[in-house]
Amino acid sequence: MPVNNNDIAEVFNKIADLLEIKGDNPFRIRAYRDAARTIGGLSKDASDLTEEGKDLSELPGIGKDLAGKVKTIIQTGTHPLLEDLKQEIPEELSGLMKLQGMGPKKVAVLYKKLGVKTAEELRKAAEEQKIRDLEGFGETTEENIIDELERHKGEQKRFKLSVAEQRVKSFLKYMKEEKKIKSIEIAGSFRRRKETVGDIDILVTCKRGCQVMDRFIDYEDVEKVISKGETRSSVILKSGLQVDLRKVPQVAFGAAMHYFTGSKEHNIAVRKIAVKKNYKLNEYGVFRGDDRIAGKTEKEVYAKMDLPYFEPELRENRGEIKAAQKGNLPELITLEDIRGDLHVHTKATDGHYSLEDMVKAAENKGYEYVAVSDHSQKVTVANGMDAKRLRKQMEKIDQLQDKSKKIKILKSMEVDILEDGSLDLADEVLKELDFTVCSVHYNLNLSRKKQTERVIKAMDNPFMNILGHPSGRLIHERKPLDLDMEKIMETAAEKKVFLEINSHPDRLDLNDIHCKWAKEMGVKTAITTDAHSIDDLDLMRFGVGQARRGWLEPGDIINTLSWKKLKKHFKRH
Ligand code: DGT
Ligand code: CA
Ligand code: CA
Ligand code: ZN
Repeated sequence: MPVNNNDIAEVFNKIADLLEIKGDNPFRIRAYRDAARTIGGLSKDASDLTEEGKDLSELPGIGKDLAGKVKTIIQTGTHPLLEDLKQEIPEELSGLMKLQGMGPKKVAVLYKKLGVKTAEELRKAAEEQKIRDLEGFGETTEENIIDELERHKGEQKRFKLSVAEQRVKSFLKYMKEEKKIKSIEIAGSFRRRKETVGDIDILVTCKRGCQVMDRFIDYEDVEKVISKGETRSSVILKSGLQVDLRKVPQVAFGAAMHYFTGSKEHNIAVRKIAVKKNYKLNEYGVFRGDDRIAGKTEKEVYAKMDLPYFEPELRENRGEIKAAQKGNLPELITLEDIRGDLHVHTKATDGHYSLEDMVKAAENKGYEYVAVSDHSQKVTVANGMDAKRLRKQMEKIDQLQDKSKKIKILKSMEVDILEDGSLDLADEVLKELDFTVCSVHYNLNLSRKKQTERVIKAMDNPFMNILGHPSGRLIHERKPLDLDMEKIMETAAEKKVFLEINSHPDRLDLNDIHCKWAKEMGVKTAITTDAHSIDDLDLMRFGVGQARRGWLEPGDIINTLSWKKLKKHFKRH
Protein backbone atom coordinates (compact mmCIF):
# COMPACT_ATOMS: atom_id res chain seq x y z
CA MET A 1 0.00 0.00 0.00
CA PRO A 2 1.15 3.57 -0.47
CA VAL A 3 2.90 4.59 2.73
CA ASN A 4 2.05 8.22 3.25
CA ASN A 5 3.54 10.88 5.49
CA ASN A 6 1.20 10.19 8.36
CA ASP A 7 2.19 6.53 8.36
CA ILE A 8 5.84 7.48 8.57
CA ALA A 9 5.20 10.02 11.30
CA GLU A 10 3.24 7.42 13.19
CA VAL A 11 6.10 4.94 13.13
CA PHE A 12 8.50 7.59 14.44
CA ASN A 13 6.09 8.73 17.12
CA LYS A 14 5.53 5.19 18.22
CA ILE A 15 9.26 4.60 18.43
CA ALA A 16 9.54 7.77 20.52
CA ASP A 17 6.66 6.67 22.78
CA LEU A 18 8.11 3.27 23.43
CA LEU A 19 11.60 4.66 24.01
CA GLU A 20 10.10 7.12 26.44
CA ILE A 21 8.29 4.40 28.37
CA LYS A 22 11.61 2.55 28.49
CA GLY A 23 13.24 5.67 29.92
CA ASP A 24 15.65 6.08 27.01
CA ASN A 25 17.83 9.12 26.25
CA PRO A 26 15.64 12.25 25.91
CA PHE A 27 17.67 13.61 22.98
CA ARG A 28 17.16 10.45 21.02
CA ILE A 29 13.43 10.55 21.75
CA ARG A 30 13.30 14.20 20.73
CA ALA A 31 15.00 13.40 17.43
CA TYR A 32 12.24 10.92 16.52
CA ARG A 33 9.50 13.34 17.50
CA ASP A 34 11.06 16.14 15.44
CA ALA A 35 11.37 13.79 12.49
CA ALA A 36 7.72 12.79 12.85
CA ARG A 37 6.71 16.43 12.83
CA THR A 38 8.85 17.27 9.83
CA ILE A 39 7.60 14.36 7.74
CA GLY A 40 4.01 14.73 8.93
CA GLY A 41 4.09 18.40 7.91
CA LEU A 42 5.42 17.96 4.38
CA SER A 43 3.01 19.03 1.70
CA LYS A 44 4.35 16.42 -0.74
CA ASP A 45 4.48 12.70 -0.04
CA ALA A 46 7.92 11.59 1.16
CA SER A 47 7.56 8.51 -1.05
CA ASP A 48 7.12 10.74 -4.11
CA LEU A 49 10.08 12.86 -3.05
CA THR A 50 12.37 9.83 -2.76
CA GLU A 51 11.11 8.56 -6.09
CA GLU A 52 12.04 11.90 -7.61
CA GLY A 53 15.50 11.38 -6.17
CA LYS A 54 15.33 14.06 -3.52
CA ASP A 55 17.71 13.63 -0.61
CA LEU A 56 15.52 13.57 2.48
CA SER A 57 18.45 14.25 4.76
CA GLU A 58 18.26 17.84 3.54
CA LEU A 59 15.02 18.26 5.46
CA PRO A 60 15.31 19.95 8.85
CA GLY A 61 15.75 17.47 11.70
CA ILE A 62 16.36 14.56 9.30
CA GLY A 63 19.96 13.35 9.23
CA LYS A 64 21.42 10.56 7.13
CA ASP A 65 20.34 7.95 9.67
CA LEU A 66 16.72 9.10 9.82
CA ALA A 67 16.54 9.53 6.04
CA GLY A 68 17.55 5.86 5.77
CA LYS A 69 14.84 4.92 8.25
CA VAL A 70 12.26 6.85 6.24
CA LYS A 71 13.22 4.80 3.20
CA THR A 72 12.81 1.54 5.10
CA ILE A 73 9.38 2.64 6.31
CA ILE A 74 8.32 3.57 2.80
CA GLN A 75 9.39 0.14 1.57
CA THR A 76 8.06 -1.99 4.41
CA GLY A 77 5.47 0.08 6.26
CA THR A 78 7.42 -0.26 9.50
CA HIS A 79 10.96 -0.29 10.88
CA PRO A 80 12.95 -3.09 12.60
CA LEU A 81 13.66 -0.78 15.54
CA LEU A 82 9.93 -0.43 16.18
CA GLU A 83 9.38 -4.16 15.80
CA ASP A 84 12.17 -4.85 18.33
CA LEU A 85 10.75 -2.33 20.78
CA LYS A 86 7.33 -3.95 20.47
CA GLN A 87 8.88 -7.20 21.68
CA GLU A 88 10.02 -5.44 24.85
CA ILE A 89 7.07 -3.16 25.52
CA PRO A 90 3.44 -3.69 24.54
CA GLU A 91 2.66 -1.11 21.87
CA GLU A 92 -0.81 -0.43 23.28
CA LEU A 93 0.92 1.54 26.03
CA SER A 94 1.62 4.31 23.57
CA GLY A 95 -2.14 4.75 23.24
CA LEU A 96 -2.46 5.20 27.00
CA MET A 97 0.12 7.98 26.89
CA LYS A 98 -2.35 10.07 24.91
CA LEU A 99 -4.59 10.41 27.93
CA GLN A 100 -4.15 13.70 29.68
CA GLY A 101 -1.96 13.45 32.77
CA MET A 102 -0.53 10.08 31.74
CA GLY A 103 3.13 10.49 30.99
CA PRO A 104 5.52 7.69 30.02
CA LYS A 105 6.60 7.18 33.63
CA LYS A 106 3.07 6.66 34.87
CA VAL A 107 2.27 4.31 32.01
CA ALA A 108 5.39 2.29 32.78
CA VAL A 109 4.48 1.98 36.47
CA LEU A 110 0.90 0.94 35.68
CA TYR A 111 2.20 -1.74 33.36
CA LYS A 112 4.89 -3.05 35.69
CA LYS A 113 2.84 -3.04 38.87
CA LEU A 114 -0.65 -3.83 37.61
CA GLY A 115 -0.09 -5.22 34.15
CA VAL A 116 -2.30 -2.50 32.64
CA LYS A 117 -1.95 -2.30 28.86
CA THR A 118 -5.26 -1.09 27.44
CA ALA A 119 -7.80 1.62 28.22
CA GLU A 120 -10.23 -1.08 29.36
CA GLU A 121 -7.71 -2.52 31.83
CA LEU A 122 -6.92 0.97 33.02
CA ARG A 123 -10.59 1.71 33.67
CA LYS A 124 -10.97 -1.52 35.57
CA ALA A 125 -7.93 -0.83 37.74
CA ALA A 126 -9.17 2.70 38.46
CA GLU A 127 -12.67 1.52 39.31
CA GLU A 128 -11.28 -1.13 41.62
CA GLN A 129 -9.24 1.64 43.30
CA LYS A 130 -5.99 -0.18 42.69
CA ILE A 131 -4.21 2.88 41.33
CA ARG A 132 -4.39 5.31 44.24
CA ASP A 133 -1.80 3.41 46.29
CA LEU A 134 0.88 3.31 43.61
CA GLU A 135 3.80 5.62 44.11
CA GLY A 136 3.35 8.91 42.28
CA PHE A 137 -0.42 8.41 41.94
CA GLY A 138 -3.24 9.19 44.36
CA GLU A 139 -6.98 9.42 44.68
CA THR A 140 -7.23 12.51 42.49
CA THR A 141 -5.15 10.95 39.76
CA GLU A 142 -7.39 7.91 39.88
CA GLU A 143 -10.50 10.05 39.49
CA ASN A 144 -8.90 12.05 36.69
CA ILE A 145 -8.14 8.84 34.85
CA ILE A 146 -11.80 7.84 34.92
CA ASP A 147 -12.84 11.32 33.70
CA GLU A 148 -10.29 11.20 30.91
CA LEU A 149 -11.45 7.77 29.77
CA GLU A 150 -15.04 9.02 29.71
CA ARG A 151 -14.02 12.02 27.64
CA HIS A 152 -12.18 9.92 25.10
CA LYS A 153 -15.01 7.45 24.63
CA GLY A 154 -16.26 7.58 21.08
CA GLU A 155 -13.90 10.31 19.94
CA GLN A 156 -11.06 7.90 19.32
CA LYS A 157 -12.80 6.68 16.23
CA ARG A 158 -12.80 10.13 14.66
CA PHE A 159 -9.98 11.37 12.44
CA LYS A 160 -8.45 14.79 12.24
CA LEU A 161 -9.44 16.53 9.03
CA SER A 162 -5.79 16.83 7.95
CA VAL A 163 -5.20 13.10 8.38
CA ALA A 164 -8.37 12.27 6.46
CA GLU A 165 -7.33 14.72 3.75
CA GLN A 166 -4.09 12.88 3.07
CA ARG A 167 -5.88 9.54 2.76
CA VAL A 168 -8.54 11.04 0.55
CA LYS A 169 -5.98 12.61 -1.74
CA SER A 170 -4.26 9.30 -2.51
CA PHE A 171 -7.58 7.57 -2.87
CA LEU A 172 -8.98 10.10 -5.34
CA LYS A 173 -5.82 9.94 -7.39
CA TYR A 174 -6.26 6.18 -7.62
CA MET A 175 -9.96 6.32 -8.52
CA LYS A 176 -9.48 9.02 -11.15
CA GLU A 177 -7.29 6.69 -13.16
CA GLU A 178 -10.52 4.89 -14.07
CA LYS A 179 -11.64 6.83 -17.11
CA LYS A 180 -15.21 5.60 -17.00
CA ILE A 181 -15.85 7.60 -13.85
CA LYS A 182 -17.54 10.82 -14.91
CA SER A 183 -17.36 12.65 -11.62
CA ILE A 184 -16.25 11.86 -8.13
CA GLU A 185 -16.96 14.17 -5.20
CA ILE A 186 -16.58 14.03 -1.47
CA ALA A 187 -19.60 14.77 0.70
CA GLY A 188 -20.19 14.37 4.45
CA SER A 189 -18.40 16.15 7.26
CA PHE A 190 -15.22 16.23 5.18
CA ARG A 191 -16.87 18.55 2.68
CA ARG A 192 -18.22 20.66 5.52
CA ARG A 193 -14.59 20.97 6.69
CA LYS A 194 -15.38 19.74 10.14
CA GLU A 195 -12.26 19.54 12.31
CA THR A 196 -12.64 15.79 12.74
CA VAL A 197 -14.49 13.30 10.56
CA GLY A 198 -16.10 10.00 11.47
CA ASP A 199 -15.87 8.54 7.99
CA ILE A 200 -15.54 9.63 4.38
CA ASP A 201 -18.55 9.76 2.08
CA ILE A 202 -17.89 9.70 -1.64
CA LEU A 203 -20.27 9.96 -4.57
CA VAL A 204 -19.56 8.94 -8.14
CA THR A 205 -21.34 9.09 -11.46
CA CYS A 206 -20.18 6.68 -14.12
CA LYS A 207 -20.35 5.90 -17.79
CA ARG A 208 -21.92 2.64 -18.81
CA GLY A 209 -19.91 -0.50 -18.05
CA CYS A 210 -17.77 1.06 -15.35
CA GLN A 211 -16.65 -1.47 -12.75
CA VAL A 212 -16.41 1.21 -10.10
CA MET A 213 -17.14 -0.97 -7.08
CA ASP A 214 -14.50 -3.53 -8.10
CA ARG A 215 -11.94 -0.82 -8.45
CA PHE A 216 -12.96 0.63 -5.09
CA ILE A 217 -12.46 -2.55 -3.07
CA ASP A 218 -9.24 -3.39 -4.94
CA TYR A 219 -7.52 -0.29 -3.56
CA GLU A 220 -4.21 -1.25 -1.94
CA ASP A 221 -4.99 0.66 1.24
CA VAL A 222 -8.18 -1.32 1.91
CA GLU A 223 -7.94 -3.47 5.02
CA LYS A 224 -11.46 -4.80 5.14
CA VAL A 225 -14.53 -4.74 2.90
CA ILE A 226 -17.62 -4.15 5.01
CA SER A 227 -20.10 -4.37 2.17
CA LYS A 228 -20.14 -4.40 -1.60
CA GLY A 229 -23.20 -3.74 -3.71
CA GLU A 230 -24.27 -2.33 -7.06
CA THR A 231 -24.70 1.22 -5.83
CA ARG A 232 -23.09 1.26 -2.43
CA SER A 233 -19.94 -0.17 -0.85
CA SER A 234 -18.05 0.45 2.35
CA VAL A 235 -14.48 -0.35 3.25
CA ILE A 236 -12.10 0.24 6.11
CA LEU A 237 -8.64 1.47 5.22
CA LYS A 238 -5.53 0.24 7.01
CA SER A 239 -5.52 3.38 9.10
CA GLY A 240 -8.97 2.45 10.43
CA LEU A 241 -10.71 5.15 8.40
CA GLN A 242 -14.01 4.04 6.87
CA VAL A 243 -14.91 5.08 3.35
CA ASP A 244 -18.43 4.83 1.93
CA LEU A 245 -18.84 5.00 -1.83
CA ARG A 246 -22.17 5.52 -3.54
CA LYS A 247 -22.89 5.40 -7.22
CA VAL A 248 -25.67 7.75 -8.27
CA PRO A 249 -27.30 8.60 -11.60
CA GLN A 250 -26.40 11.98 -13.08
CA VAL A 251 -29.99 13.25 -12.76
CA ALA A 252 -29.85 12.74 -9.01
CA PHE A 253 -26.28 13.84 -8.38
CA GLY A 254 -27.22 17.20 -6.81
CA ALA A 255 -29.86 15.66 -4.58
CA ALA A 256 -27.40 12.99 -3.47
CA MET A 257 -24.69 15.57 -2.81
CA HIS A 258 -27.15 17.56 -0.78
CA TYR A 259 -28.29 14.54 1.20
CA PHE A 260 -24.86 13.06 1.89
CA THR A 261 -23.16 16.35 2.62
CA GLY A 262 -25.49 16.83 5.54
CA SER A 263 -25.38 17.73 8.21
CA LYS A 264 -28.25 15.54 9.18
CA GLU A 265 -29.73 18.47 11.13
CA HIS A 266 -29.51 20.77 8.11
CA ASN A 267 -31.14 18.10 5.93
CA ILE A 268 -34.01 17.68 8.34
CA ALA A 269 -34.61 21.43 8.39
CA VAL A 270 -34.65 21.58 4.59
CA ARG A 271 -36.93 18.59 4.36
CA LYS A 272 -39.42 20.33 6.65
CA ILE A 273 -39.67 23.10 4.08
CA ALA A 274 -40.20 20.53 1.33
CA VAL A 275 -43.02 18.92 3.25
CA LYS A 276 -44.72 22.28 3.68
CA LYS A 277 -44.62 22.72 -0.06
CA ASN A 278 -46.04 19.24 -0.57
CA TYR A 279 -42.81 18.00 -2.13
CA LYS A 280 -40.87 14.92 -1.28
CA LEU A 281 -37.12 15.45 -0.82
CA ASN A 282 -34.63 12.60 -0.62
CA GLU A 283 -31.26 11.55 -2.02
CA TYR A 284 -32.88 10.89 -5.43
CA GLY A 285 -34.36 14.30 -5.97
CA VAL A 286 -37.22 16.66 -5.27
CA PHE A 287 -40.54 15.08 -6.22
CA ARG A 288 -44.04 16.40 -6.78
CA GLY A 289 -46.10 13.26 -6.75
CA ASP A 290 -44.06 10.89 -8.89
CA ASP A 291 -42.40 13.62 -10.93
CA ARG A 292 -38.79 14.48 -10.24
CA ILE A 293 -38.75 18.27 -10.44
CA ALA A 294 -35.14 18.79 -9.38
CA GLY A 295 -32.04 16.75 -8.55
CA LYS A 296 -29.23 17.35 -11.00
CA THR A 297 -27.54 20.11 -9.03
CA GLU A 298 -27.68 21.17 -5.41
CA LYS A 299 -28.57 24.64 -6.51
CA GLU A 300 -31.77 23.52 -8.20
CA VAL A 301 -32.69 21.43 -5.18
CA TYR A 302 -32.37 24.45 -2.92
CA ALA A 303 -34.13 26.66 -5.45
CA LYS A 304 -37.26 24.50 -5.24
CA MET A 305 -37.31 25.33 -1.53
CA ASP A 306 -36.90 29.04 -2.32
CA LEU A 307 -33.49 28.87 -0.78
CA PRO A 308 -30.11 29.97 -2.14
CA TYR A 309 -27.14 27.62 -2.39
CA PHE A 310 -25.47 27.04 0.98
CA GLU A 311 -21.74 26.70 1.28
CA PRO A 312 -21.15 23.26 2.86
CA GLU A 313 -19.48 24.80 5.94
CA LEU A 314 -22.75 26.56 6.77
CA ARG A 315 -24.88 23.43 6.75
CA GLU A 316 -25.06 22.76 10.47
CA ASN A 317 -28.54 24.05 11.23
CA ARG A 318 -27.11 26.86 13.28
CA GLY A 319 -29.50 29.46 11.91
CA GLU A 320 -28.42 29.37 8.27
CA ILE A 321 -31.89 28.72 6.91
CA LYS A 322 -33.47 31.64 8.74
CA ALA A 323 -30.56 33.85 7.70
CA ALA A 324 -31.02 32.83 4.06
CA GLN A 325 -34.74 33.51 4.17
CA LYS A 326 -33.98 37.00 5.40
CA GLY A 327 -31.30 37.44 2.75
CA ASN A 328 -28.59 37.60 5.40
CA LEU A 329 -26.33 34.71 4.51
CA PRO A 330 -22.68 35.66 5.02
CA GLU A 331 -20.30 35.95 2.07
CA LEU A 332 -17.70 33.60 3.49
CA ILE A 333 -14.00 34.28 3.64
CA THR A 334 -11.88 32.37 1.09
CA LEU A 335 -8.21 31.48 1.03
CA GLU A 336 -7.67 34.07 -1.69
CA ASP A 337 -8.78 36.85 0.66
CA ILE A 338 -5.81 36.25 2.97
CA ARG A 339 -3.06 38.82 2.44
CA GLY A 340 -0.47 37.57 4.87
CA ASP A 341 0.44 35.29 7.74
CA LEU A 342 0.69 36.84 11.20
CA HIS A 343 2.25 33.98 13.16
CA VAL A 344 5.39 32.30 11.88
CA HIS A 345 8.35 30.81 13.76
CA THR A 346 11.97 30.52 12.70
CA LYS A 347 15.05 28.61 13.75
CA ALA A 348 15.80 31.36 16.27
CA THR A 349 13.44 29.44 18.57
CA ASP A 350 11.58 26.24 17.74
CA GLY A 351 11.00 26.68 13.99
CA HIS A 352 12.89 24.53 11.52
CA TYR A 353 13.93 27.12 8.96
CA SER A 354 15.87 30.37 8.94
CA LEU A 355 14.30 33.80 8.85
CA GLU A 356 15.38 34.17 5.24
CA ASP A 357 13.80 30.85 4.22
CA MET A 358 10.48 31.55 5.91
CA VAL A 359 10.21 35.05 4.46
CA LYS A 360 11.09 33.80 1.00
CA ALA A 361 8.45 31.06 1.27
CA ALA A 362 5.80 33.57 2.33
CA GLU A 363 6.79 35.79 -0.57
CA ASN A 364 6.45 32.83 -2.95
CA LYS A 365 2.91 32.35 -1.73
CA GLY A 366 2.19 35.85 -2.98
CA TYR A 367 1.65 37.33 0.46
CA GLU A 368 1.85 41.05 1.00
CA TYR A 369 3.26 40.62 4.51
CA VAL A 370 4.51 38.00 6.93
CA ALA A 371 5.10 38.34 10.66
CA VAL A 372 8.03 36.73 12.38
CA SER A 373 6.79 35.76 15.80
CA ASP A 374 9.21 33.59 17.68
CA HIS A 375 8.75 32.52 21.27
CA SER A 376 9.63 34.53 24.31
CA GLN A 377 11.62 32.93 27.10
CA LYS A 378 9.10 31.57 29.50
CA VAL A 379 7.60 28.97 27.23
CA THR A 380 9.02 25.47 27.44
CA VAL A 381 11.12 25.80 24.29
CA ALA A 382 14.74 25.68 25.33
CA ASN A 383 15.81 28.79 23.44
CA GLY A 384 13.05 31.37 23.83
CA MET A 385 14.22 34.90 23.17
CA ASP A 386 15.02 37.61 25.71
CA ALA A 387 14.99 41.31 24.87
CA LYS A 388 18.56 41.24 23.65
CA ARG A 389 18.02 38.42 21.19
CA LEU A 390 14.72 39.89 20.05
CA ARG A 391 16.44 43.19 19.23
CA LYS A 392 19.06 41.30 17.30
CA GLN A 393 16.33 39.57 15.32
CA MET A 394 14.75 42.95 14.60
CA GLU A 395 18.07 44.11 13.17
CA LYS A 396 18.24 41.04 10.98
CA ILE A 397 14.72 41.75 9.79
CA ASP A 398 15.70 45.32 8.87
CA GLN A 399 18.62 44.02 6.84
CA LEU A 400 16.50 41.41 5.12
CA GLN A 401 13.76 43.95 4.44
CA ASP A 402 16.28 46.09 2.54
CA LYS A 403 16.79 43.17 0.18
CA SER A 404 13.16 42.00 0.00
CA LYS A 405 11.15 44.44 -2.02
CA LYS A 406 8.06 42.34 -2.58
CA ILE A 407 7.02 41.49 0.95
CA LYS A 408 6.69 43.47 4.15
CA ILE A 409 8.33 41.64 7.05
CA LEU A 410 6.55 42.40 10.31
CA LYS A 411 8.35 42.34 13.62
CA SER A 412 6.37 40.34 16.08
CA MET A 413 6.76 37.86 18.89
CA GLU A 414 4.71 35.14 20.50
CA VAL A 415 4.89 36.45 24.04
CA ASP A 416 4.01 34.25 26.97
CA ILE A 417 1.21 35.30 29.24
CA LEU A 418 2.67 34.64 32.67
CA GLU A 419 0.67 33.16 35.49
CA ASP A 420 -0.16 36.55 36.97
CA GLY A 421 -1.31 37.92 33.62
CA SER A 422 1.78 40.00 32.94
CA LEU A 423 3.67 39.58 29.69
CA ASP A 424 7.02 37.86 29.43
CA LEU A 425 8.89 40.90 28.08
CA ALA A 426 9.02 44.53 29.18
CA ASP A 427 6.96 47.18 27.40
CA GLU A 428 10.18 48.99 26.38
CA VAL A 429 11.02 46.24 23.95
CA LEU A 430 7.45 45.22 23.02
CA LYS A 431 6.78 48.73 21.80
CA GLU A 432 9.51 48.35 19.18
CA LEU A 433 7.51 45.56 17.54
CA ASP A 434 4.82 46.00 14.90
CA PHE A 435 2.46 43.94 17.04
CA THR A 436 2.42 40.90 19.35
CA VAL A 437 0.72 37.53 19.61
CA CYS A 438 0.32 36.64 23.29
CA SER A 439 -0.41 33.09 24.39
CA VAL A 440 -0.84 30.88 27.43
CA HIS A 441 1.59 27.96 27.27
CA TYR A 442 1.95 26.72 30.85
CA ASN A 443 -0.04 26.49 34.06
CA LEU A 444 -2.86 25.16 31.97
CA ASN A 445 -4.90 23.82 34.86
CA LEU A 446 -5.82 27.01 36.70
CA SER A 447 -9.40 27.40 37.87
CA ARG A 448 -11.82 29.16 35.56
CA LYS A 449 -11.70 32.28 37.67
CA LYS A 450 -7.91 32.45 37.80
CA GLN A 451 -7.35 31.51 34.16
CA THR A 452 -9.89 34.07 32.96
CA GLU A 453 -8.38 36.79 35.16
CA ARG A 454 -4.94 35.91 33.85
CA VAL A 455 -5.92 36.43 30.22
CA ILE A 456 -7.99 39.53 30.93
CA LYS A 457 -5.15 41.10 32.85
CA ALA A 458 -2.87 40.46 29.89
CA MET A 459 -5.30 42.32 27.64
CA ASP A 460 -4.87 45.37 29.86
CA ASN A 461 -1.40 45.66 28.44
CA PRO A 462 -1.66 47.99 25.43
CA PHE A 463 1.07 46.02 23.66
CA MET A 464 -1.00 42.88 23.47
CA ASN A 465 -2.62 42.65 20.01
CA ILE A 466 -3.61 39.07 19.30
CA LEU A 467 -4.55 36.34 21.76
CA GLY A 468 -2.80 33.23 20.39
CA HIS A 469 -4.64 29.87 20.23
CA PRO A 470 -7.16 31.16 22.78
CA SER A 471 -8.50 27.89 24.19
CA GLY A 472 -5.18 26.05 24.20
CA ARG A 473 -6.82 22.75 23.28
CA LEU A 474 -5.13 20.10 21.16
CA ILE A 475 -7.65 17.97 19.31
CA HIS A 476 -7.84 14.49 20.92
CA GLU A 477 -4.91 15.34 23.16
CA ARG A 478 -5.46 18.25 25.46
CA LYS A 479 -8.69 19.75 26.65
CA PRO A 480 -9.21 23.50 26.45
CA LEU A 481 -8.24 25.88 29.23
CA ASP A 482 -11.05 26.52 31.65
CA LEU A 483 -11.89 30.02 30.42
CA ASP A 484 -14.97 32.21 30.52
CA MET A 485 -14.96 32.78 26.79
CA GLU A 486 -17.81 35.24 26.88
CA LYS A 487 -15.90 37.45 29.26
CA ILE A 488 -12.72 37.10 27.19
CA MET A 489 -14.59 38.16 24.08
CA GLU A 490 -16.29 41.07 25.78
CA THR A 491 -12.94 42.33 26.96
CA ALA A 492 -11.31 41.72 23.61
CA ALA A 493 -14.02 43.74 21.88
CA GLU A 494 -13.66 46.57 24.34
CA LYS A 495 -9.86 46.65 24.32
CA LYS A 496 -9.46 46.03 20.59
CA VAL A 497 -7.56 42.82 21.07
CA PHE A 498 -7.93 40.27 18.28
CA LEU A 499 -8.39 36.55 18.67
CA GLU A 500 -6.34 34.09 16.71
CA ILE A 501 -7.79 31.35 14.56
CA ASN A 502 -4.77 29.07 14.66
CA SER A 503 -4.86 26.92 11.50
CA HIS A 504 -2.76 24.06 12.76
CA PRO A 505 -4.94 20.97 12.25
CA ASP A 506 -4.20 19.79 15.80
CA ARG A 507 -5.35 23.11 17.21
CA LEU A 508 -7.99 24.80 15.03
CA ASP A 509 -8.37 27.24 17.84
CA LEU A 510 -10.76 29.23 17.97
CA ASN A 511 -13.18 26.45 17.11
CA ASP A 512 -16.16 26.99 14.78
CA ILE A 513 -18.65 27.91 17.49
CA HIS A 514 -16.28 30.42 19.04
CA CYS A 515 -15.58 31.96 15.63
CA LYS A 516 -19.29 32.64 15.27
CA TRP A 517 -19.49 34.01 18.78
CA ALA A 518 -16.58 36.31 18.15
CA LYS A 519 -18.37 37.83 15.21
CA GLU A 520 -21.59 38.22 17.16
CA MET A 521 -19.69 39.95 19.95
CA GLY A 522 -17.86 42.32 17.65
CA VAL A 523 -14.42 40.73 17.97
CA LYS A 524 -12.21 40.48 14.92
CA THR A 525 -9.94 37.54 14.31
CA ALA A 526 -6.64 36.74 12.61
CA ILE A 527 -6.25 33.46 10.72
CA THR A 528 -2.64 32.36 11.12
CA THR A 529 -0.68 29.16 10.58
CA ASP A 530 1.74 29.19 13.55
CA ALA A 531 4.12 27.76 10.94
CA HIS A 532 7.23 26.02 12.22
CA SER A 533 8.28 25.01 8.72
CA ILE A 534 7.86 26.18 5.14
CA ASP A 535 5.21 23.59 4.36
CA ASP A 536 3.23 24.66 7.42
CA LEU A 537 2.45 27.91 5.62
CA ASP A 538 0.00 25.83 3.55
CA LEU A 539 -2.06 25.01 6.64
CA MET A 540 -3.96 28.28 6.18
CA ARG A 541 -6.73 26.36 4.37
CA PHE A 542 -7.72 24.61 7.61
CA GLY A 543 -8.06 27.89 9.49
CA VAL A 544 -10.07 29.35 6.65
CA GLY A 545 -12.35 26.29 6.76
CA GLN A 546 -12.89 26.76 10.47
CA ALA A 547 -13.60 30.48 9.99
CA ARG A 548 -16.13 29.61 7.27
CA ARG A 549 -17.81 27.19 9.63
CA GLY A 550 -18.05 30.14 12.01
CA TRP A 551 -19.77 32.28 9.33
CA LEU A 552 -16.86 34.68 9.03
CA GLU A 553 -16.54 37.10 6.15
CA PRO A 554 -13.41 38.87 4.89
CA GLY A 555 -14.33 41.94 6.95
CA ASP A 556 -14.19 39.90 10.15
CA ILE A 557 -10.60 38.89 9.62
CA ILE A 558 -7.77 41.36 10.03
CA ASN A 559 -5.25 39.71 7.74
CA THR A 560 -7.46 40.37 4.74
CA LEU A 561 -6.44 44.03 5.15
CA SER A 562 -3.50 45.74 3.49
CA TRP A 563 -0.62 46.41 5.88
CA LYS A 564 -1.36 50.10 5.66
CA LYS A 565 -4.83 49.56 7.10
CA LEU A 566 -3.91 46.72 9.43
CA LYS A 567 -1.20 48.82 11.04
CA LYS A 568 -3.76 51.21 12.48
CA HIS A 569 -5.60 48.35 14.17
CA PHE A 570 -2.49 47.43 16.09
CA LYS A 571 -2.13 50.86 17.69
CA ARG A 572 -3.83 50.60 21.05
CA HIS A 573 -1.55 53.01 22.85
P1 DGT B 1 -19.20 12.10 10.42
O1 DGT B 1 -18.95 11.07 9.38
O2 DGT B 1 -19.63 11.53 11.73
O3 DGT B 1 -18.04 13.02 10.62
O4 DGT B 1 -20.41 13.04 9.95
P2 DGT B 1 -21.22 13.06 8.58
O5 DGT B 1 -22.01 14.31 8.59
O6 DGT B 1 -20.32 12.83 7.42
O7 DGT B 1 -22.26 11.88 8.79
P3 DGT B 1 -22.42 10.45 8.10
O8 DGT B 1 -21.18 9.98 7.46
O9 DGT B 1 -23.03 9.59 9.15
O10 DGT B 1 -23.53 10.69 7.01
C1 DGT B 1 -23.29 11.50 5.87
C2 DGT B 1 -24.46 12.38 5.62
O11 DGT B 1 -25.61 11.60 5.29
C3 DGT B 1 -24.91 13.20 6.81
O12 DGT B 1 -24.14 14.36 6.96
C4 DGT B 1 -26.31 13.48 6.46
C5 DGT B 1 -26.77 12.26 5.75
N1 DGT B 1 -27.51 11.41 6.68
C6 DGT B 1 -27.04 10.32 7.32
N2 DGT B 1 -28.01 9.80 8.09
C7 DGT B 1 -29.10 10.58 7.94
C8 DGT B 1 -30.43 10.58 8.48
O13 DGT B 1 -30.82 9.73 9.27
N3 DGT B 1 -31.26 11.57 8.06
C9 DGT B 1 -30.88 12.53 7.18
N4 DGT B 1 -31.73 13.47 6.83
N5 DGT B 1 -29.64 12.58 6.69
C10 DGT B 1 -28.77 11.62 7.04
CA1 CA C 1 -19.03 10.98 7.10
CA1 CA D 1 -20.83 7.81 6.22
ZN1 ZN E 1 3.42 29.94 17.90
